[in-house]
Amino acid sequence: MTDHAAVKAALTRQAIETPSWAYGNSGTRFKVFAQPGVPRTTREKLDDAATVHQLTGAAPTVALHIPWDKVDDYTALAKYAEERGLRLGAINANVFQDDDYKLGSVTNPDPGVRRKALAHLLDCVDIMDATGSRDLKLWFSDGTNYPGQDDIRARQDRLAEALHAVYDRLGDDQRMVLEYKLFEPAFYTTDVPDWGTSYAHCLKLGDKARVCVDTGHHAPGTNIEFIVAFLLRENRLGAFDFNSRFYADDDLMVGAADPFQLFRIMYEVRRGGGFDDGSDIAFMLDQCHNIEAKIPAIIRSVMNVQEATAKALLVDRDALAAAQRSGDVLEANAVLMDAYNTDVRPLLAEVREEQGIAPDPVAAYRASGRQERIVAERVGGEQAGWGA
Ligand code: LRH
Ligand code: MN
Ligand code: MN
Repeated sequence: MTDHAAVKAALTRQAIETPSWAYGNSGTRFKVFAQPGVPRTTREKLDDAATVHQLTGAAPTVALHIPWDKVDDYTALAKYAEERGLRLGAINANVFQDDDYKLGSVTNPDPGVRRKALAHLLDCVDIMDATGSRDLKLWFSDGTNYPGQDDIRARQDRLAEALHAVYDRLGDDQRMVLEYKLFEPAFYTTDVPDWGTSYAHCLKLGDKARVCVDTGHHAPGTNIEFIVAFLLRENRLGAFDFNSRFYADDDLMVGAADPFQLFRIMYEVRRGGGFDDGSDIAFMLDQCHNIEAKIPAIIRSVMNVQEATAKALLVDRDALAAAQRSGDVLEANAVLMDAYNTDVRPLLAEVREEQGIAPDPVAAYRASGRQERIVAERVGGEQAGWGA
């Protein structure tokens, strides 16, 4: 039997972090289609994030990317967020957009470049001190394009050295989450290509180092829910970067390409205690909205995560365990599918109404007139964008 009150309580508690960069313009290397009304500053990105949180009740924190969100005073920025009912979330380090990083950042063969990259990572921890952020998100574009280009093993040594230096700088309540990615921009070797590499480094570092699973960073057909189950069992799953992919790192809206996969992941999160009170897993979006309107797309993404979560919470675990124990393969699968095939939209509408928010956040955004207002107000100045 499913305890509906407990399901609702878990849904009410759920917090999904939105990325500052999703509010800005983005595109592919072929074209960025600029949209009117897009934020010109980090503060305007926070204004949009506040709208998403007001309408969903589920997006109280915003991840920053440094230097895309470079400001003079991060304490003041945190205060600005707080005044809008938000908190600043993970600080994403960026050691991939500088000419010096052509051959890598912390794994670069040149010690001078490595020092520069490490200095940036340490600066990010200073920013975390000012913003009150718990997590430093590390993703390295480092790797090689050609066999023989560099010593694969030496690059691991350099990576470990930098990670140790950053780890030692973390405060008691701070963590680092190490993201992996199969390929791109490096095409032959990537220095953190998979969860195993990230996990091995995290294990050596200590308890404050966790793996970040970006759902778009795997080879086609990878069983991501297995990775999630394994890492949760080892207490090493730190964070998710949610998005959808059809082909590679497409960064489409989470739950758009494969909602069933998202459900399977969320079921393992539930199985591993990730929705329990006090769980420390960070649920973050890492997406770009190239052709769709940004704010409603981010609202839709938050709702997609909520829907997958609701379905995962509805799985009748007693019935599932009984079927698994008795080796009833078909029944076990049916129990899981029953939950997946449930229309959870009325349940989520109820949860929202109990929180005093509109049952359909996208419709509420459309009716609010805010899109027209920001288009009228945000004229002049440079629009913020991915990478700017
Ligand atoms: C790399 C990545 C990483 C970056 C973000 C913009 O592909 O997923 O998390 O910080 O995209
Ligand atoms: Mn990511
Ligand atoms: Mn990515």
